[in-house]
Amino acid sequence: MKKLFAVVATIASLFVATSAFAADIEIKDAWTKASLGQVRNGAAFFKVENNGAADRIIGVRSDLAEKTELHTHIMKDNVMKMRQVEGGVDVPMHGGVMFKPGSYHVMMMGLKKPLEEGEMINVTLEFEKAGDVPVMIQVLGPLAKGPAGMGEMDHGKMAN
Ligand SMILES: [Cu+2]
Repeated sequence: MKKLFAVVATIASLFVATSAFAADIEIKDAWTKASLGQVRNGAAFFKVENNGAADRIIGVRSDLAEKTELHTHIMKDNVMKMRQVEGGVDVPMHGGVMFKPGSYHVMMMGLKKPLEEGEMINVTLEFEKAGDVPVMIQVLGPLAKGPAGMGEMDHGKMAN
């Protein structure tokens, strides 16, 4: 009997280790800034939550811009620079990843039209296991620091 339990447990853990479904991935608080002047690049931010097995974001696409890429920031010679992510972005099992200013972001280069405050835009994240996951992104004002009620804005409110 003990042996049978061990076998069942092994099969169960194999299943957990190898399966990932789009339903396990949740994208929250997606936002970007409205385009300012002649700037034709935009960066989008959001929170990725994973309720399943470990996965990896391997790409992103959209028809909003000539190029849409996964970017991150690195320090080089004491200067913050952004560059395309190599090898994808790991999303831990039952964990998450934050795309935020100064860190991971979705970079849209050569926007076909300016992003306007109040509109919703759409990109598709490509996960290694979960496949395509659509992301609806809220366009905030050109000077926004994030959607109301999240992250730093909460701390700001608490301090006042
Ligand atoms: Cu960038």
